[in-house]
Amino acid sequence: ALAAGLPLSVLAQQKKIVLGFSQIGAESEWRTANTESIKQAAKDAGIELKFSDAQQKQENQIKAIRSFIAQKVDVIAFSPVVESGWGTVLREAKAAKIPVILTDRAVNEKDDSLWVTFMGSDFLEEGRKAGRWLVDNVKGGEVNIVELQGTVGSAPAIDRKKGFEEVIKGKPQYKIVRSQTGDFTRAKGKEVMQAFLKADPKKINVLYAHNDDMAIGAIQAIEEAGLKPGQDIKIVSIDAVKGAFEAMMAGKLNVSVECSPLLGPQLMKAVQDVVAGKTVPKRIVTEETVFPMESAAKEFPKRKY
Ligand code: GYE
Repeated sequence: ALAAGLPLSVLAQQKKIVLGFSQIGAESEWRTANTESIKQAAKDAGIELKFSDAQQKQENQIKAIRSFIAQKVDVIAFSPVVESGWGTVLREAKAAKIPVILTDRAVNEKDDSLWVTFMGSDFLEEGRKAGRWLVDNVKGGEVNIVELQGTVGSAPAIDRKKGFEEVIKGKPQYKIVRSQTGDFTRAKGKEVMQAFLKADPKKINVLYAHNDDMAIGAIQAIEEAGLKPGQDIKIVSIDAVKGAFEAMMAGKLNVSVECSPLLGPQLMKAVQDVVAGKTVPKRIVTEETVFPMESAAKEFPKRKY
């Protein structure tokens, strides 16, 4: 009641931190879990969250960030849909003295003073893990691989491709015979896989999908073509969402490399630290593992996304 009589420090503590968050969209199970994690963690931390969904369009993210700047939020966080084209809006945030936190995906700007920290997975390593599983488990003869890439120009699509190629390089029996984007969605994954199955006269031995949703879409296409996913075509994907575990338990998906979307709690911690003037590490890497089909039934009950 006696607000006027309170010392300034107490008043400052009473003021809720306002966080503006620009999300990519709702393209995958991963993304939905990520959004949930952020909303729940904001609530738990008592942080006021202004949440904006960009429907997978960079222009919408730039608009959202500009509106957060105009509203003078305390911190801006966002998951950049693609890597490039962020310099101008990041400089606007810096000029307005609003700290920016990158979550999940990186930007390819040289000036790293434009963000305080980047938290998320090592996509290059995820691609390598997918490649290592393949060379360790699918051997003998020619291995023709089709690849479903994520969103064109996005950090996970670029790095998951690179990491995987790094591992199969110098092993001529492993060949990527077709590679196309499925934009990280089930619908596109199915559509592109249908085209692969129709167009390719060569036998397809392996599907490498940059996320589980595209793999799940592709599984439908493979079954509709009269083939057995997981057997006739081995399938490697990334994320390890519940849908992937269900597919693994049904014997239709061979392995999923884990990529955790549960970034909410560490994001709120970083927001609080930044507002309190504490230094946060420039890079916070998510710890993750690999789940082969054989481990799915045992792991499934423990999965949180
Ligand atoms: O793998 C995919 C999502 O950026 C790590 O985006 C994320 C990726 C994730 O749509 O399912």
